[in-house]
Amino acid sequence: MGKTLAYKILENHLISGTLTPGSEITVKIDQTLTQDSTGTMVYLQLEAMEIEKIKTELSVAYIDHNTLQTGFENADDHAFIESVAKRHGILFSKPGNGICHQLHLENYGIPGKTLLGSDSHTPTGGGLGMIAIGAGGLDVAVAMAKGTYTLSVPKVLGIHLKGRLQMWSSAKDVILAVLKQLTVKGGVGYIIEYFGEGVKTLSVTDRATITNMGAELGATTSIFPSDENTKEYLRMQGREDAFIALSADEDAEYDSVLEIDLGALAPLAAAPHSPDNVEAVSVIGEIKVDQVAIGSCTNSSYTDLMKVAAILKGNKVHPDVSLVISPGSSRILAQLAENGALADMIRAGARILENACGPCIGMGQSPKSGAVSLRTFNRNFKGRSGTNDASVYLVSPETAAISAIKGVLTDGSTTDIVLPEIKIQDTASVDSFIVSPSDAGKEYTQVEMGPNIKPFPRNTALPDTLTAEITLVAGNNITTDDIMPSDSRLLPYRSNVPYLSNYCFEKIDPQFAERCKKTGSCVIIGGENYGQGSSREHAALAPLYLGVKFVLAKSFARIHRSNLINSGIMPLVFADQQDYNSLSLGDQLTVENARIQAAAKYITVKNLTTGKTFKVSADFSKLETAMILAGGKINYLRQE
Ligand code: MIC
Ligand code: SF4
Repeated sequence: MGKTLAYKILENHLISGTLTPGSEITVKIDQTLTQDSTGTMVYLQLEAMEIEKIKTELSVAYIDHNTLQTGFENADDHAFIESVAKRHGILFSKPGNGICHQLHLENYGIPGKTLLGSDSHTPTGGGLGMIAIGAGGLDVAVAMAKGTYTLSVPKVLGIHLKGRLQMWSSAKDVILAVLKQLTVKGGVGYIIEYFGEGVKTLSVTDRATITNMGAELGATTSIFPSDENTKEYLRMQGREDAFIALSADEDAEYDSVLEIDLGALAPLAAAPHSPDNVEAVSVIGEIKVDQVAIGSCTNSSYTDLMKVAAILKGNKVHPDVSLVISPGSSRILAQLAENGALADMIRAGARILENACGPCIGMGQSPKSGAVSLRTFNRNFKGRSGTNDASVYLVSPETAAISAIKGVLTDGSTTDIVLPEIKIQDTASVDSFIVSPSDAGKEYTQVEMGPNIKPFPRNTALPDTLTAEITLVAGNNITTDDIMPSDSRLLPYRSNVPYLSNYCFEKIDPQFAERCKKTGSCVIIGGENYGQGSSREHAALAPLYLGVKFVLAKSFARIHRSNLINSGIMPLVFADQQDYNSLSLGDQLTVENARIQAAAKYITVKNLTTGKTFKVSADFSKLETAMILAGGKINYLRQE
C-alpha cells in the first residue's frame, strides 16, 4: 500500500512508537515558533527547565499579537522574550516584522521538516509541505529543550482537488467549502492532505491559506505536496536551496477522501458566529457592510494584497465603510510600497495598519455596535472582534475588497471587473527586524523580567479522592476565546495568570471566577468540541489557578485537551452523553480512588447532590496518565 505524504514525513522523524492511528508516537521536531501572547509562558517554562542550549535546528520567537504597547506590560514581555531568546540561541523577530506564520513561510519553512508552534495556526507551514503542528506553550518549550514532541497518531483525510478556481473564487473559498462540509469538529483526529490535479493550480500562498484554516476544522495539521510551485515560491524568497520535491505515493490510501471541484466553487462567506456557518455570498445577499478588515495569518500574503490593490485601484472605499489592511510581513509591505500598490490602496481610502495580527485578535478596530464586519481572517467567534453584538463574516480578500467599494456584501463574479493574475515577486527579505542570538551564551545574557510577569501556576499531584463543585455548565463548541477571552484589554496580561483568571468565562458567566474562588475545588461541564480554537494554555492555566480539578465534556478539541493534561486537569468524556443532562450548577461530584481510576479506561463519578453514579471515559495514554498523576507536565518532567 502506498504512503501518504504526512506519514512519510512522520516516519522520517519517528523516534519511538508505531505509525498506527490512535497510538502514541514521539517525533523529532526540527523547528519551533512562538508568538508573544503565548511566548512569555513558553520561555518561563524553558527557563524553568534549566537547559544550556536548544535542541532544534531552528527556533524563532515572533512578536506579532500585541504590538500596541498601551502600557509597560507588553514592552516588558517583549524584552523578556528577547532576553531568553538571546540566551538560548533563538532568533527574535521584532514587533512590526509581521505575523509569525507568514514570516515563517517566507523565511524559514522547509518542505519535509517538522515545525511545532505555540499558536494554533502553525499548520500554515503545511502550504510548503511541512508537518507543522500547533501546540500548547509547554509542549513547544519541551520541543526546544528535547527536540521532540509526543502525539497520538492521526488518521489521514485526503482531499482530492480537481479543476481550477474561477476568477473571483479564491483559496479562502476552498477552505470555507471544506469547513461547510466537515464542520469545526470534522478534522479532529486527522491530518488533512491535499492531492490531485487541482493542486498545481494553487500557489504556495493559496495553499498556506488553506492549511492555515485547517485549524478551524480541529485537524492536527494540513499538508500540500512540495512541487514546482513550491520551488518557485522558495526561489522568490531567495531560498531555492531549501527545496525538495515531496508527494504522496500514487497509490497512497487515505482513511477517507473528500473531492472538491475547484471550478465549481463560488465566492463563500462564513456567517456569524462560527467558521463553519458557510453560505455562498450570493445566497447571503447584499447586506450592508460597516467595516472591512483585510489581513491575518490567513490572508495577508503578497498575492492576496496585490489582488486587493488591483480591485481598489482607481476606485473609492464606500463612504459608509471603514477598510483596514494589515500586511503579513515587512517584506510584503516593502514590496507594495516599491511597486505602487500601497499608493493604490491609500488613494482608494484604505487605512494601513501595522504588519501584525491586529484586529484578528481584537487589538483595535472593534466595529461599532451592531455592525457588520467582513474579515479575511479565520475566526468569527462571538465577541472576538471586541464588539459583542457585531456580525463578523469571514470572506476572501477579493470579496472583502469589492464589498468595501460597493458598501454591501458583493459576489465579484457579478461585476465586470477582470482580475489580473498575480505572480509572486522576487525581493530580498527585510532582515533588519531579526535579532540574532548572542554568541556570548547563556551566562552573559540576563533575563529581563518586568513586574507584570508572574510565575505560572503549578498543580499538585492527583489526590486519592477528588471532590469538586460544578461551577459552570456550558454548551457545545466552547472556544478558548470563551474560556479565556483575549483582546486589547486582556492581552497585556498574558504573563499574569492571577490577574487574567478574574476574566475566565467572563462572556458566558461573569460570576464564574468569583464562584470558583469561593468554592476552591471546582469542575466545568462542557458539550461537544470543548476548547476549540486557540492554542493558548491560559485557557487551562486560569481554570487551574481558580481551582478547577477536572472538566467533563461530550468531546474535546485536540490542543486544549493536551493543555489541560499538561496542567494536571483531567479532561473526561461522558461515556453516555445523556449524563450531561443530569448535571446542574452547584452539584458536588466526587471521584474516589482517583489515582487508581486515572489509569483505567473508565472512571466512576458520583454526584453527591443527586446520589447518581455515572461513568466517564479517561482513556489516557501511559504518558498522559503519568502527567495527570504528577499534577501536570512540569511536575512529571521534574520527577523524570
Ligand atoms: C488566536 O488566533 O486565537 C491566537 C491568538 O493566535 C491564538 C494564540 C493565543 O491565544 O495567543 C492561537 O490561535 O493559538
Ligand atoms: Fe494572529 Fe489572528 Fe493568525 Fe491568531 S489567527 S496568529 S491572532 S493573525
